[in-house]
Amino acid sequence: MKLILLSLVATIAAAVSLAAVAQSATTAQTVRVTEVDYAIRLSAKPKPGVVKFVVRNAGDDGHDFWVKGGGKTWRTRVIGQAGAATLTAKLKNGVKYSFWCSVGSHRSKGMSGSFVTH
Ligand SMILES: [Cu+2]
Repeated sequence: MKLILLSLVATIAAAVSLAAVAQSATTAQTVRVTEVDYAIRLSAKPKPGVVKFVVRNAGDDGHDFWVKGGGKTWRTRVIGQAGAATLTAKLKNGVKYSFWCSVGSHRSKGMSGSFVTH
């Protein structure tokens, strides 16, 4: 009887942890990033947690997308005209993140910005 009870507890614990995994997968925020010559627009302000940046190059030049903050840096490849790339980052709470394009002098031409998560 004790053995049955223990296996029941183990089964419930496994189900709960599976539910937690499913929950975190569905709570990822998608932020659309539009890059033009020479600006970067975000569709929403990124929140703490898993954020999927869907980056689209709507300009004529090649562009990449970098995000840095909380001791981490993420980047895409250089995306060609009309191309797209995705970047998944786990953002902390209450941290200032910077984003920019590293191609040529695009950053100083205006392809940069920042946000604070909360
Ligand atoms: Cu660029």
